[in-house]
Amino acid sequence: MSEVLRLAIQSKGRLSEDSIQIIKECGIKMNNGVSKLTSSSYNFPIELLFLRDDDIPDYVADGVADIGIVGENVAVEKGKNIDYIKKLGFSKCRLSLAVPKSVEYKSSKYFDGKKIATSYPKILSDYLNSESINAEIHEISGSVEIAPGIGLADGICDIVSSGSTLISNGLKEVEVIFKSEAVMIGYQDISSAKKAILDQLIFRIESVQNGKINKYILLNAPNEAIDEIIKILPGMKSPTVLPLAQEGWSSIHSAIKEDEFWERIEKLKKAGAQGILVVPIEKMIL
Ligand code: PRT
Ligand code: ZN
Repeated sequence: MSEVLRLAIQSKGRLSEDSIQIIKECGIKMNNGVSKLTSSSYNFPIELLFLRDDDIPDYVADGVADIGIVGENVAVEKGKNIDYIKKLGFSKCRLSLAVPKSVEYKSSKYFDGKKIATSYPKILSDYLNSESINAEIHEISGSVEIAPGIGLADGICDIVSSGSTLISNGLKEVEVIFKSEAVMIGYQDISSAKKAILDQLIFRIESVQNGKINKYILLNAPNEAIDEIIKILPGMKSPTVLPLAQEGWSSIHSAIKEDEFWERIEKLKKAGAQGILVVPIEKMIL
């Protein structure tokens, strides 16, 4: 039987939808629905394992799954021997310290001698050690934000995204100790046959990611403006210039990074560009 790459993803939760979306965008089609424990593909040698996110680092460290998608916060907290293959750019959040909003907070020294409730004892103790703070860590598995209100702790260390959970529990964020996003992790002793499949998968993921950060741009310009426009639009190699039916005019095509887009558009207009079209790129192979 030929090799199949086993990818562990969260079965139900914040990471599930985006994890499946990545697989779809790579053109990988699954045989059965995503409600089962596992699912295989008919056009790519991959099998998905649907797990609780907390179990994914263990499965990957043991080689039961070859790779997995999990929040960096969970991967680092578990402290397993795993490879960090790639950040995936979704489920961004931070792990922060928070205290009741009435506290007059000046510095992290506030936590000296205090009790902090968290589900992330390892990341928190690494932070406290690095700051030479001597605090007591009280590990709880859920609803950390209610701990100060019921007198269980002086402060908390928890995942924050919008910050509204803290506010509605009368807390304020005082230190960001860890920034997280979804990451692809891998088994450290992956076989060479599986590594070859993984390389193909990563190539596809990067093509999709490059497509997302770039846009395809088409514009018309008088021929005498072409040189200046090319300077503004370096493109992948060099922009495509095609003659228009109208004498003395050309159409110029190129790729442009989304975050450079507005600034360049202004310059292009000044240089004489007209009829500018900007369209999404589905995939981009560099
Ligand atoms: O059942 P299973 O164990 O698989 O799932 P889970 O409940 O443990 O995890 P899940 O699905 O809640 O989160 C999975 C991952 O998403 C986390 O490990 C983070 O990497 C990431 N993530 C991104 C978040 C958030 N944003 C987030 N806002 N994880 C949790 N939260 C919670 C947080 O705990 C707090 O209660 O949302 C609340 C804060 O949100 P704001 O927007 O009010 O600040
Ligand atoms: Zn979990």
